[in-house]
Amino acid sequence: MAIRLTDPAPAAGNLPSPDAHPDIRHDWTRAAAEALLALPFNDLVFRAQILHRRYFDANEVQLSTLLNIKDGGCPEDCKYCAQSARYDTEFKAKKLMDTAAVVAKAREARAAGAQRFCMGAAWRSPRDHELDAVCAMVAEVKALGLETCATLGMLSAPQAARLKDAGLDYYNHNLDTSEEYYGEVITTRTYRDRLDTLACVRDAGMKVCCGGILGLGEGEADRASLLVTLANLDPHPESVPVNMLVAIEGTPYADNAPIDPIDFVRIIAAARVMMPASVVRFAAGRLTLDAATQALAFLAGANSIFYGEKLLTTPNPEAREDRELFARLGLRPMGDGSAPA
Ligand code: SAM
Ligand code: DTB
Ligand code: SF4
Repeated sequence: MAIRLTDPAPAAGNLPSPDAHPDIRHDWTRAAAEALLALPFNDLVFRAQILHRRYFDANEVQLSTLLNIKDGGCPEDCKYCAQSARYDTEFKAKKLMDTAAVVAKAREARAAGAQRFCMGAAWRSPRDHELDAVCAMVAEVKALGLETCATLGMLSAPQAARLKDAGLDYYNHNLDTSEEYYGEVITTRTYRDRLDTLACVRDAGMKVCCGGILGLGEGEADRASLLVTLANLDPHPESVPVNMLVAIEGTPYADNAPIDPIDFVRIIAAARVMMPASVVRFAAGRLTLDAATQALAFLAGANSIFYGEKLLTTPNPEAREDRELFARLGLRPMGDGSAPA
């Protein structure tokens, strides 16, 4: 069964009638995505919730913990980023962390209840000796029984194959925004470069984690366009992080206005409808939203969060606060067992 935008909203408690469109499709148009985003909020969230329940346990949320294994000094010019060497931010370049220190952090994340450990590096793309070190980290983190994820910048096909061989489950590489708006945000690599890296990751047999950021000054059409590009990837990314801009002092986007949380929830819901079997992550920005708004995001189909007090360079809610939020909402960590109290 699938839902068509032209269908009347189904009565509460009833599933929509079958029709010709499968739930999982790769022929989205910007007009269809814009129509989805323009639905009355309750109708959009209801559609998202139906699909969410068809593919997932609606009370389970996947927990990923992030660690920045290489801070700052990045040559790229992403206008949102604390770690670009081009902007005068408080984050200075450091060396790549030691494997032992990374593994210690992964153990802590596992003990706190994380299922996935995501290692980020402020690189345009890794050099060979850097990739050797990351492969060693991936193998050791995997041996702890955690799912592994890395975000290291652009990859070639042989680099992707090496990470896969080391045991990397997911590679995160975001499209960030629409192809049309992209040039406003980053000039040092192209949209095509990003799509090429995603193809290398897919061809190497890894799962794709790919999403974007809201609050870069993009318009409604750009948000729809980003969703269309993501949803027309075949297969869909297994993980779709939706970030709210964390405005960083010293970057060109330091003074960007925060996005309307209701618009944020709409994007989550539209991502759920357009990629129903993907895990949709409510990624950066949770610290600025209250429990009720976060609850709305889960209702709209978000089923993953970054878990642990730090993202890459900026704070995230404390693990204890998230455990309390889960208890209030009756949510459980996805997979095997619950986070310790
Ligand atoms: N250097 C690598 C790259 O850019 O591919 C990996 C790390 S990079 C920091 C990973 C992603 O984090 C970016 O593509 C962006 O989507 C997100 N991100 C970075 N800074 C952010 C910010 N200030 N607010 C929200 N999301 C951000
Ligand atoms: C993603 O989509 N969001 C994460 C992760 N992938 C690497 C990064 C968020 C960064 C937020 C700003 C910071 O902490 O520097
Ligand atoms: Fe570098 Fe990644 Fe930051 Fe862009 S987002 S400046 S590539 S660390």
